[in-house]
Amino acid sequence: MVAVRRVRLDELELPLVEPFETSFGVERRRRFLVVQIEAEDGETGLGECVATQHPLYSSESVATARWMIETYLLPLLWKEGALPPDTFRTRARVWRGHPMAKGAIEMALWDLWARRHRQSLARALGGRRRRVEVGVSVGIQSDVPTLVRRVGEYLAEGYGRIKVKVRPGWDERPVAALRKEFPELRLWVDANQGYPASAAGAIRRWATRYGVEQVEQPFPERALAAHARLVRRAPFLVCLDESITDLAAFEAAVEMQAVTSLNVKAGRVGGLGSGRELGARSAGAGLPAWVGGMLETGIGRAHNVALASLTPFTLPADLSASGRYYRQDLVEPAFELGPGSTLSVPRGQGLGVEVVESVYRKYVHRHREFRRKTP
Ligand code: OSB
Ligand code: MG
Repeated sequence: MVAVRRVRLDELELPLVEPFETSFGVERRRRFLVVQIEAEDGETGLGECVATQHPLYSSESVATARWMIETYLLPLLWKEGALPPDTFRTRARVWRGHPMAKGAIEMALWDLWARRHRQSLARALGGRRRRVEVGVSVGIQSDVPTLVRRVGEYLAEGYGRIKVKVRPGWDERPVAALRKEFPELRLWVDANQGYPASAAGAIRRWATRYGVEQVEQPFPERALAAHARLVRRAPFLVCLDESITDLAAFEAAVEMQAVTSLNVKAGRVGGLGSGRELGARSAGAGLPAWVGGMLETGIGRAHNVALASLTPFTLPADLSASGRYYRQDLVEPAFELGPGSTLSVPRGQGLGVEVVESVYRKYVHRHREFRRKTP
């Protein structure tokens, strides 16, 4: 086993090109952790932690992820070395929860693993696609005309499906306006748990009437029964995101028939290994799966694109071009939208993209470096 020599744990803050508003609030800047693991032989691996500054999407935050990594996960690396990612996943399971913290380390270990084997991360994971189909996730806007204009711009850029954020009071009106303006639009909505179960009837009516293809996470994380009631009467896909915290949660949702489409975010479920397994189980259960996003920079996006190159992920991913999120991405080459609403899967070793140190340094808020204590 190759020992781990050094770990960098940086906190960065990047301004978004435009504020991103959802049912749980507005993000103007993205605050997140980046982990870099350096093995004794000099090989390195990078992971971006998807935990947000405040615990709104899930109970994790930048601070809890940092604490989890420093208190439990780094000591494991000092003791066990640069573990194969799946072994790390098994070892880290003894501690409850904290999937985003675990995922950041697991993803860095995947990058390291792929680089050591001189192959791309996509290939190391078993991905076959050279391009992945993507769409764009559009936040809540100040008014309906602004939303229609923004969506028009994204369509003009070449995005083939649009997901709009909805919440009580911002749903039927914007969705109706989009359908009127763009009759052929492939339209998804995401409520980020914003509705009470009693809203099911209304959601079913407007989503059906305006040809919404998929409704994502309308009800709270634990409200599987409410999702199951919607599934029974919905002509559209009912997607779960926040509810699916691990494989057991997925099994329960399938058993209860509370899900007909699955948003897979590696960070939400503890890493790429679990994400890959969820994709496979979803395909096994006959449900379409797709890769979601958390407004990552190019580091996390490279992990997500590699995951999306696996064949079980059949619906377009929430992975857009670098420029949709940040004026300057942390990596080169930046991700650009290609023909047919796709991003190309990097083919270089590991992530297949390189961090631009000058840009990276500009956005580092807090830098910490840990070294293995040699006896
Ligand atoms: O619910 O899918 C979500 C971003 C942050 C937190 C939650 C979500 C999102 C997105 C953005 O929808 C997807 C992306 O990164 O493009
Ligand atoms: Mg979502």
